[in-house]
Amino acid sequence: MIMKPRYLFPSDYMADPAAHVFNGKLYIYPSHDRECDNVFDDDGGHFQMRDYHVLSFDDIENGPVTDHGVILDQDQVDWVEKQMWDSDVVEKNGKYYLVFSAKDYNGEFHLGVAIADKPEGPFVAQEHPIRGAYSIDPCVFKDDDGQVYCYYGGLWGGQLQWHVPLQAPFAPIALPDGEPAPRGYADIGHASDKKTELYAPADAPALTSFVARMSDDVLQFTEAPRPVTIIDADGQPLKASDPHRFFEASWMHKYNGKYYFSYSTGDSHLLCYAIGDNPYGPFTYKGVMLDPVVGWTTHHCVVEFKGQWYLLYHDCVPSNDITHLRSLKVQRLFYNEDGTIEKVVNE
Ligand code: FUB
Repeated sequence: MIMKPRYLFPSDYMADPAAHVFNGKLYIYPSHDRECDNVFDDDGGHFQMRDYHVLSFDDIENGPVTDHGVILDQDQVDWVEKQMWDSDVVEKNGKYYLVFSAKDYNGEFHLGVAIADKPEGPFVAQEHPIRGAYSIDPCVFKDDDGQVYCYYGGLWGGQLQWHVPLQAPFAPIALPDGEPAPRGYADIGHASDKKTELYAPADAPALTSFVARMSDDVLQFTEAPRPVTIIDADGQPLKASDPHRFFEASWMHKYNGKYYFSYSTGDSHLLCYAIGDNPYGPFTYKGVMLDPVVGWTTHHCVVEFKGQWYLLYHDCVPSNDITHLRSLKVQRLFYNEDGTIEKVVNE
C-alpha cells in the first residue's frame, strides 16, 4: 500500500539524501541547503552548502527525527574552499566513512573522506582528497563480500565533462558559451575554461557515471575508475540526446542478487534506474522511478528498513520552488514480480 509522502525534516532545508541502516536505526546523510545571494546558474553556483548534518529515525513513516547536529564543516577540511555537495557513508570494520564532494581553492570538485567511530559522528576529514577522484555525488556501496565501490560523477556544474576523454566516439564540438546547440547535437556542458560550451553528436554514447573499488581502509581508489555503462534493450549505450541518460546522483542498491544503478537525468528531471549482474555493469535501462518534482534538481536513495523498501528524495514545495532550498521526503517503493520497480507516486 502506498502512503502519503512524508516530509522528513520540516524545520530546515536539506537535500540529496543517502540513507543506511546502522545498529537498527535509519541514518540519513543529506546536503544542508541554505540561503545565498548567488543567482541561479548552470554551474550550480546557487548551491553554497557549507556543512553536513546526520538525521536518524527508529520509524521513518511516523516516528520523530533526531538531528545529531553538524558532523563536518567546510572549515574543518584543509583542501575545501566551498560547496559541500552530496555525500554518502559506508561502514567498514566498525568505522564509518563519509565520502563527500566539495570544491577546492581552484574551483574544482573532488571527493574527500572523513572518518568517525559512530554513525552520528563527529567525522574527521583526511588532509587531501581521494587521489584521482573528481566531480560530485559519491555513492559508497558495500557489497555482500565486504568490498566497497564508489560511484560518482555529475555533468555541467558537477564538471564530469572536464574529466572524460572527449574524443571519438563522442567527437564533441566546442562553441563560445551562450551559443545555442546546433541541430543534431546535445549540450554536454561547459569546458574547464568556462567560456566554451561542448556539444556531442545526438547519437553519440552519453557520458557516464564512474565506479572504482575502494581500498580496504576506504581512503583511496584501488583501480582506475571505470565507466558505468547504461545500455538499452538492444545492448546499445544510451545516447547523448536521450532524456533518460545519466546526469548526476548515482545510487547503487542490491535486490534479489541484482545490482540496481539509479540516477538523475538532470535537465530532463527524472529519476531512472538500470539493472546489472555485478557492481561494474553494464546496466540495462529499465525505466523511470520518479517523475519530475518541484525544483530543478532531483536526487534520491533507495533503502530497505524494517522490511519495507523506501525512496528518499527531495523537492522544493515547502520553499515555494526556490531551487536551492530543498526538503527531504520519503515514500514507499515496490518491486514487480519481474524485479522492475513500480514508479513512485509523489504528490
Ligand atoms: O546539492 C547539489 C547538487 O544538486 C547535487 O550534487 C546534485 O545531485 C543536485 O541534487
